[in-house]
Amino acid sequence: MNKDYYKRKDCRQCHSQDLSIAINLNPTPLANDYIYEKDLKIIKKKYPLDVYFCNSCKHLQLLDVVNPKKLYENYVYVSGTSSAFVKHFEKYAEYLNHNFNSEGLVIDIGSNDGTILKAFKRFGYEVLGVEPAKAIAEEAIKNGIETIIDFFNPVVASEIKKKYGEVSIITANNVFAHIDNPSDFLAGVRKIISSDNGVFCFEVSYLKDVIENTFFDTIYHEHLDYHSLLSLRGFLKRNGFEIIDALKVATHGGSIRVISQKIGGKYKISESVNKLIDEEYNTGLHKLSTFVNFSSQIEKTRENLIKVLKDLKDQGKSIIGYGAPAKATTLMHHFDIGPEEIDYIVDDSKWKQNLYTPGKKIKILPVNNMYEDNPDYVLILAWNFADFIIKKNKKFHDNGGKFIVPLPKVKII
Ligand code: JHZ
Repeated sequence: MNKDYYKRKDCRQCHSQDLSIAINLNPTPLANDYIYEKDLKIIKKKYPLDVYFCNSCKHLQLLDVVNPKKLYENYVYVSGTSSAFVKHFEKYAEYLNHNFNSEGLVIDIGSNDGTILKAFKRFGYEVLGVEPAKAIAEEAIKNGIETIIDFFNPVVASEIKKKYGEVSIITANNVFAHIDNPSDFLAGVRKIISSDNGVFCFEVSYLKDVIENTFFDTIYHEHLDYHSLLSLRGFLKRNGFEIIDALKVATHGGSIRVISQKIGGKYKISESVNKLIDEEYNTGLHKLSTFVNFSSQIEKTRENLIKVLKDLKDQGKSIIGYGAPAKATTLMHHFDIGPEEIDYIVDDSKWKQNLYTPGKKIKILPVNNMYEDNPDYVLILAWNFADFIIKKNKKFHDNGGKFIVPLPKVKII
């Protein structure tokens, strides 16, 4: 893609043009495009954030596609910042090691700072990352994780095959929903995966959890797809893969781990795949009307949260944010929450500190600022880590500070 943005006309999974608009969100700047102080005057472009339903294969997706170079080359999201997430990846590596292969090469696509590969290395695997975010990939290399700095595609796959041969475990976590041409991506995986015992395993945010918990803010331009197994199974099949197992996992407010192999591979297909698909039909993930109802749910949440914030402001209370996740960009733009409500945001990531949030331009500071200032309320924007953050900051709470958790339901603690 040469332009910085284009609108596609067909479904990303089945190429049908029978698409209906399902959810309308306010346009936003790019969710991870944090601003340096010196650039605060630059007006960042906003992109449409509408979600479409494919009436043919039932896949939910964005059609407004931002050039991945623009999205990822200066990326500041680092997996290893959240220790809860590091633990998750350690358990995940243990799961694959125990259930599938116990030797050979593991490749992680979208390897970020190499968090999951470090865990595989401890089990004795050779590891290789593929990651386009240059600075983060370089840090992984410095920490001993061999990494190809590039986007994964069939050409990169051929080079990998030439140098390393076939691969037994390929993982791609929180990355499969980020690709505009997932068939091309799978063609690359097909090239390198071992036909004997290879597994391709990925985690993506699970549409069923998004719908049931009103986690609408996980919708932003990086996430082109919102996956259900009912559309994913057919898509993988058309691209030569079969799902062996699918597991619900708790990360990012609810994700799904999908384990697949080349069609006809050696592993048996677990009963859980059909069971989860039945549950998805019960939730109505195959019907456009489900997403129209979801939009009214988002509006109810908006009214509740805005009322809480407005009442606190009217009483003269101070409010800061905790965590500057990408999803906060959607939440703050769709609900119109900005510097009038939030004085500043604290975040443990050194990659984000002293930058400003995209669009709303709220300053991000280290967490010690919260302890120095003792604000009355802290809005947990990284709500997926709410329990962890509240436990970790017990001292703040013991001193009378209160937390507001915005989703799934507005809650004051
Ligand atoms: P977190 C990312 O989304 C980006 P984000 C990406 N596009 C993706 O697909 C999803 O993940 C799945 C901070 N924090 O992980 C760190 C603390 O400061 O929910 C992060 O800035 N202290 C790849 O950005 C933010 O909160 C803490 O103790 O929505 C969390 O971001 C903890 C636990 C977190 O992902």
